[in-house]
Amino acid sequence: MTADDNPTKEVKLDNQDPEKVKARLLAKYPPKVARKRAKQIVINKVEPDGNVPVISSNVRTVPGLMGQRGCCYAGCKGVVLGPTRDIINITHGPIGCGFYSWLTRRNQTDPESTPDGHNFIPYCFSTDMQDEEIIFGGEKKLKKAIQEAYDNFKPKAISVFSTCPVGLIGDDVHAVCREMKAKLGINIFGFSCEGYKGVSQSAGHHIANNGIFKHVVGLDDTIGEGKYRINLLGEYNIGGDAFEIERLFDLCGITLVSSYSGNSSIDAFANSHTADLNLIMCHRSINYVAEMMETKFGVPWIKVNFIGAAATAKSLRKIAQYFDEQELTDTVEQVIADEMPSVEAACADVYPRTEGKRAMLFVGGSRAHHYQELFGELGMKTLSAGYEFGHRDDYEGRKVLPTIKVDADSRNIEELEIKPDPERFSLRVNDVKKAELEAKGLNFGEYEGMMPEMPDGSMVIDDLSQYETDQLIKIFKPDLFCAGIKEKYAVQKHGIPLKQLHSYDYGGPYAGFKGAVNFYHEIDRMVSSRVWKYMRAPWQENPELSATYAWE
Ligand code: CFM
Repeated sequence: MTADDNPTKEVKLDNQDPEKVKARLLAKYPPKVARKRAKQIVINKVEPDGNVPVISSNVRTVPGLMGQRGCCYAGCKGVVLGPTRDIINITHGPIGCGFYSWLTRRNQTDPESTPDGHNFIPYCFSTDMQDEEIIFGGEKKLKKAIQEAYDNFKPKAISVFSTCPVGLIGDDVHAVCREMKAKLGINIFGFSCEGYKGVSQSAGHHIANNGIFKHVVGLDDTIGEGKYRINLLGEYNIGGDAFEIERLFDLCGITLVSSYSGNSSIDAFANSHTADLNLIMCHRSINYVAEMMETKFGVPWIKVNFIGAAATAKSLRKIAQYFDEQELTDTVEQVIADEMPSVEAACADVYPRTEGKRAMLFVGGSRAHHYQELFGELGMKTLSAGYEFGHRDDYEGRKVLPTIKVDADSRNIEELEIKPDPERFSLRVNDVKKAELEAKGLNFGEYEGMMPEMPDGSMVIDDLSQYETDQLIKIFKPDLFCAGIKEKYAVQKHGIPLKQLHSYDYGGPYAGFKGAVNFYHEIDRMVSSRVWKYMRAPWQENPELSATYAWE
């Protein structure tokens, strides 16, 4: 093969200068679109005080731009409630919504850990709405579906998720749920999470948080065993991540009261307000529950990250710092000391092949940040990263919360008014203790966001479009692109390997220490393999097939 017919030859780069790249990304857009996208494509610069540039986010995608986002229903049903094993989640709507939100995210669960062994995750429940319901209303069919689910499975709880047509025709799912709850005597609750609500799945997270807090949290006040009782929020057990984190908690003697919502059960949610600390892994999807639990019950929260070996060790140490008991500190240190040698050995093995390789990460609302830790451990550089639906606080840190403009789309999503519970509120750490811990570096209720941790000059892009994806790849030729299934094959056709950071392709776990080792091996395999470089698209073999697609 000569250099000329090598399809992966470097495109003659005029420049990889981020300002020029940004201009090139915007050049093809009509002026109004370019103005809007210009605010969502930011060149990072961290000021000495930790301030970063403002990035426009959580705004509507421009119609016509092919984006990565999902819908509100996906965020509520698929993301937050979907991984709970013993609630029957009924999708009220046409069958496609239920089918395409059914386990595609590879969230795992362990039914043996609840006594009744209930596990409804392998089932897809839907009212399968037809024309008749669209015209005459779907409430009757929904009632029948709830009854049928109850008769067949005798679950502890049933929840109902509204899809777009439900809102359009005005079915009152909440009234149906109340009626069926009274009739059947189990917990039944609904979500008005129609796909069109909000600008992305992020709206669905908020709606799910509200619903679970209103209908489930606080129903069981039993204080269980364990000295160090915590909840893990925003960990969804994709590819078994939560199993690995639970393994570490067990080794450390830390009791997990409830996880939200990987490997979770409804009883654990009901009891979760009795924990003494909330750990937030994915800030975007679950910060609302943490905030509400703090206000109502006095449980503080801290941000953690179990993606990356160093981040895992740091997070375990934060828990020990909070409980401030020598015994726990010693155990945590022992666990870290026991686990790290094999992690370090695995890293040293792959490092010569991964060092200096360049990655791009465009994922969801938290992983584009968290996974930079793992790439850092591999000596890889993150050239560019962005969220699909993160808010400014996920990029710039929670300190910008007071300056975020509430637009009409966000105003649509209910903000619950939460007050301290007159009987059950109990401050887990008083102000004096809190100040003492903060002085030692344990920050409560704080998330610093992705941008302060990224180098100056890296491109941070919100709600990346497919056109911009193609351009970035042509300009930078990264060694690895991380995104999801919708992007995977288009990226691979450029000759660049794509790692799905939503479902993990067929891999995982990637959290914790064992997860880090898995990830090192996977990334080594992907950046060392030359297979995608041999890809030749049909129009490269036969230019006459290229039609109007402007490759260069
Ligand atoms: Fe949180 Fe998630 Fe994510 Fe997310 Fe998601 Fe997800 Fe994601 Mo896909 S809750 S924001 S809405 S970490 S499903 S498990 S991978 S986009 S980065």
